[in-house]
Amino acid sequence: MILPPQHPLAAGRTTESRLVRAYRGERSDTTPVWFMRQAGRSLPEYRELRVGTRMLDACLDPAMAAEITLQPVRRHRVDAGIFFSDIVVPLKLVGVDVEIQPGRGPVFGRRYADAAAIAELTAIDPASLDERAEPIREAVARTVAELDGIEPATASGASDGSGGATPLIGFAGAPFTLAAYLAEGGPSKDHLAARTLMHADPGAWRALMDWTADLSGRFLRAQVLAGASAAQLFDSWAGALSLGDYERHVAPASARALSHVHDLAYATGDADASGEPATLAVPVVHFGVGTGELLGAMRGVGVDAVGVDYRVPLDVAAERVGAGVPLQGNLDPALLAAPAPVLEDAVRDVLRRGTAAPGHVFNLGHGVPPETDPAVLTRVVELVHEAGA
Ligand code: 1CP
Repeated sequence: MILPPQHPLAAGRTTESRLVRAYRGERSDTTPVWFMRQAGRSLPEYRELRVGTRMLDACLDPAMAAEITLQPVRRHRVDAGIFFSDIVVPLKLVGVDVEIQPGRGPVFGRRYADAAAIAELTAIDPASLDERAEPIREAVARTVAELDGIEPATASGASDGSGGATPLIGFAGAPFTLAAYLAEGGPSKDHLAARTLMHADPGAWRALMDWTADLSGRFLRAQVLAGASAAQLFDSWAGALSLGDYERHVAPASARALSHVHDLAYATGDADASGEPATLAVPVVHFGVGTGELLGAMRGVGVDAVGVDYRVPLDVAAERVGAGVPLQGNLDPALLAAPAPVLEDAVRDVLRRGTAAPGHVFNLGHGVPPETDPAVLTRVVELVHEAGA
């Protein structure tokens, strides 16, 4: 399906942005940069806005979600916004009993760790998300309308005068990471309940994974159709798995989730071999923590770019994912609190190693720690734009 003409990719507003070009494996005037968890507690303007509003209520308030998404773009002049939401939002929307507890994370009213509980959950039709996703569509549309007026920044933080817009990245949780919460009923360290279930009852596991894949896939599709120019699938906890278990019990469901967005395409302006207008699919990125052993397999589920955590240097990751794959990452978030010269050396090292990939999007190896000084993030953006040219 060709994206609607007003979509930023279809209208050519983000097609040549540094971010989208890097995900296509192209280099621009400089290296694009954004940060996982760039919206949120590191920003005083976020903490102020969130007073008295619960996390999931904030996610489902279109004006608030749009404003929170835009805050770090205005402040840091990053090359992309990441939609302010959470991986459990689609579950909440279809009626699953889930809350996000401050300082803890998603907590469910029960655990989904056996066939009976999973049968109850999967009796909910994932397609019911489509009609309930209006707050998501509205928040994305509001965000994109504002981002349309924010041109990419030069190294000094000034607008570059290109007339282009800042792209929005939509995201969803991968089936395994969602199942890790559902099976446990909340956050866990080793995701033991999910890892047991996939072996103890492969049929129930498969049903749970297919269901979460369809729900997450529809959540992602809604964001792209409403205006997101790229999509990131977060399989944050996949690093808990062996390669064999990942390939057998998880990768097919991640591919299924992404099948919900693979047909969404924009015209490049060129003609293909048969003279028809050439099209490209919306770029998809795949990220997980501690996934050094899985990088090749994660690329294999059908993604354009792979996000790398801080444990594997980008030049090593480039070999593991195979030739021609753009990479995203991977400054250790711990370095944000280190003395400036140490941090700057680390940023330059990430940039140098990132040249091993055809395209590089600078990011952290995981989310921004809440106690991070926001001025340090702004400085990192400037340094990446300056040194990444
Ligand atoms: O009280 C608060 O402010 C809640 C903290 C918070 C925030 C700001 C949570 C609870 N979620 C979010 C937003 C969020 N969640 C974003 C926003 C966009 C941005 O990056 O700026 C994103 C992308 C997510 C996705 C998410 N939620 C992931 C995948 C990304 C990652 O960090 O690995 C995961 C694993 C979650 C679950 C979750 N939600 C919240 C927390 C604290 C957690 C992790 C809990 C755990 O440790 O298991």
